[in-house]
Amino acid sequence: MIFGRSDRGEPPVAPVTLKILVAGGFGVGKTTLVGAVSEIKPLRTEEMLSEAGRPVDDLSGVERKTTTTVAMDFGRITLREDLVLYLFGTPGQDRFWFLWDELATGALGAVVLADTRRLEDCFAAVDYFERRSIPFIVGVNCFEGAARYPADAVRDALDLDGQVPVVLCDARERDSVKNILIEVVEHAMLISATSREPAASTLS
Ligand SMILES: Nc1nc2c(ncn2[C@@H]2O[C@H](COP(=O)(O)OP(=O)(O)O)[C@@H](O)[C@H]2O)c(=O)[nH]1
Ligand SMILES: [Mg+2]
Repeated sequence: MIFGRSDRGEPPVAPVTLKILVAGGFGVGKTTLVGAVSEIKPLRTEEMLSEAGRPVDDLSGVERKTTTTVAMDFGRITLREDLVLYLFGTPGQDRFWFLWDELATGALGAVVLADTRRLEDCFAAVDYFERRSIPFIVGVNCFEGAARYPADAVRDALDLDGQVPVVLCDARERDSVKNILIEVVEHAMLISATSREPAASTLS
């Protein structure tokens, strides 16, 4: 006798898998964020900052950083038994921008990490997602020593649409990162639900 899945009652339900991008400036905490929540050993391609890379990678403000992510960070987190997120950290340096379009394909949404001491470093990521209509939220990574600003002040400074969530976080803390990820999934679902509404109403 062959034991098929019908012998066990309900067939196993494959979880929904969603792709989330993690973007932001160099040294803002993308690799840290992915590493804080990933259930698989994060695939990292850190490279020692070389003399050759130094004039290219702007290190002002991140002087203690000695490695840089060359290609990308990759991780996975099961938010619920039926919902798995795959996280892709986008490369922070301008010279790897050509990878972004590949990474963005099929993404549900994105987290743009920001450091209030260097807010301008995330302008490029914000522009990128706005231009492609990819839903995103801004995670303000609260480094010690950085002044705390209310979420609305950050939203104004970044000139964000009023509906873009701005959430304070600590990229090193699993629960804080999980909270950010839940926020981006909910925001992206809300956006896709609202953008479907006009189409649905034309059917009635
Ligand atoms: N104090 C503090 N340090 C952080 C935080 N997030 C990242 N770091 C540190 O900042 C540096 C840059 O972070 P990393 O994740 O490599 O930045 P990436 O270039 O965006 O991937 C690392 O030395 C981290 O340990 C944070 O929330 N607080
Ligand atoms: Mg990195």
